[in-house]
Parts: sequence; structure tokens; C-alpha cells
Amino acid sequence: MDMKLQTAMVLLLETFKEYASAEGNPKTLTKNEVMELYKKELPAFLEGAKDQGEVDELLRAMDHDGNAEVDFTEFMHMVGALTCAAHGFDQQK
Ligand SMILES: [Ca+2]
Ligand SMILES: [Ca+2]
Repeated sequence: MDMKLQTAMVLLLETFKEYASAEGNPKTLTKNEVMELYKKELPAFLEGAKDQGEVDELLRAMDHDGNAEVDFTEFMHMVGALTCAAHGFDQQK
């Protein structure tokens, strides 16, 4: 399949918009929206968090400017960091 990366970029944008538009500002993710996104799109990462404290920590780590919402840039940093982490994990096998 050609244009996998372009497809992935479109999917990233569409996924962000889908969850960001659920409540409040349609251009940012609230804590609830981030939780929905993790539950439905990244369940393995949520299972890795043992308690509410770790989930809160995850959200704080995503929110670079500390305004309690996750914008697209912050979302992309998170996706990039998780992808790099997954890549490192892959190379250890
Ligand atoms: Ca929103
Ligand atoms: Ca933010």
C-alpha cells in the first residue's frame, strides 16, 4: 500500500477532531475526551496505568502549556512520544 504515511496523517487529524468535538471547545481535548480517546483508541496504554493518580499524571504530561486542555500540537507530541517508545520496545525484541 502506497501513501501509508499520508493516510496515517489524515487519520490522526480525524481521530483528534472526532474526540475533541465531543464537549466544550471542538479544537481541544478535555480530560474526559482524552480518557475516551485512550479507552477506545489506546486501551493497552490505559491498562498500564495502575490507578487514578497515574492517569492524572498521564494527562498532566500531555498538557505542555498547563491550560487543562490538550490541543492538536500537544496531542501530536504525545503520539510521537508513544510511537518512539513503541519503536524502542520493538528494537529490544
Ligand atoms: Ca473538546
Ligand atoms: Ca494545553
